[in-house]
Amino acid sequence: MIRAFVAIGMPPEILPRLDALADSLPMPRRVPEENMHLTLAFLGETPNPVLEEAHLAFEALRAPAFDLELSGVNSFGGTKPRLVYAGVAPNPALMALQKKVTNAARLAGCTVESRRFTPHVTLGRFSPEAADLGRLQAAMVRAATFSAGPARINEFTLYQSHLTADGPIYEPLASYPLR
Ligand code: 3AM
Repeated sequence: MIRAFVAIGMPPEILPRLDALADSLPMPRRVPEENMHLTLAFLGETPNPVLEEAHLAFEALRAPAFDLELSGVNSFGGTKPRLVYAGVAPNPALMALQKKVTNAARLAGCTVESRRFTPHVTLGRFSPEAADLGRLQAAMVRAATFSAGPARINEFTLYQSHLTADGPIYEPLASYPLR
């Protein structure tokens, strides 16, 4: 079994901006720069032969390269935020790619949740009880005008997620060109 997900790695011209943004937000579990990505599909614990099928399907997938623009800062969890993220400017090409990746993964036998896709780049996580919510919300208001890019996205990547006591390590297994 391999714990896997499909994502877009952050382009090098955008990463320092995301890193600075995360620095400005008081979050107990901040995502390190090398882990920042935009998830297209979380595959979870996947049997190796199924992941091999998915890999072949991703290799066969055809989708165009596109420009990615990040915009704003938001959180999941409503009044009890548990995850803070950089938002993504409206992007039909990205939405279409996510559908193609999800369909390909499902056809290969992967279990992909069917919740609505909200494109985002996670900056940090926390439990509301432990966090100083007021400070975080004030920092989010200051960061609301954040934008980065546009940056060209030429590929998407299959990652293995290694869960460790020091946090997850994401290992790229294969990348697939967009053209
Ligand atoms: O892009 P983000 O950081 O939101 O939260 C995990 C991370 O997404 C998500 O998969 C990405 C790489 O680990 N993830 C982890 N467990 C998950 C689950 N059970 C999950 N997404 C959906 N269901």
